[in-house]
Amino acid sequence: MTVYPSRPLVGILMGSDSDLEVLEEAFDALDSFEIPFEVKILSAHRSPHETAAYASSAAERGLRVIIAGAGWAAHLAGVVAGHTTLPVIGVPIDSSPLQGMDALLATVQMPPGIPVATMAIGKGGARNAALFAVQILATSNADLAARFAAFKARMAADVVTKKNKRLEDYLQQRKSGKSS
Ligand code: RP5
Repeated sequence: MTVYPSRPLVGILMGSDSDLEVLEEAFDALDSFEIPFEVKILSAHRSPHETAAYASSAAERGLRVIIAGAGWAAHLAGVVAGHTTLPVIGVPIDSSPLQGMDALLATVQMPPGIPVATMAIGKGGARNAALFAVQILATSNADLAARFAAFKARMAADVVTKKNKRLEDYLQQRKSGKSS
């Protein structure tokens, strides 16, 4: 069992406190793998200097991955990626009248040379961002890689056994309802 350092390995950024409910999905997923992380509100538009300073110092402070979630014209992940060599994972947030399509395009359409690994819009994307961060960390940590493999095996077993059992029960009930 690897003992993780207490210093954060993942930085989770959000454009506003109104994004918190979405990013909490990422907190939960990182917690489940015992990955230490830090969380900050930073805005590419409202606090550009602080955002640049955070991203520029992230690698030397020991962070290995940055997750950035934002809504509307969501430039947070892209701006952070411009200021660091760390991998940046973007989460488009559905906080605007365009329901996150604006944030998705602003996050994913990065110019060649500055990639952002863009996840799905909203809570599912936030959870996947954390899982993707775990996968990145697992490339240099055999214990974490084994725990990620076990997590995937549990998901597969859930589909093969529990979900199909529930489906069979439902079909059986449906059939007996029709015959009565
Ligand atoms: C974005 O604007 C934030 O990421 C948030 O999704 C959105 C709205 O922010 P607030 O007006 O709620 O602070 O920058």
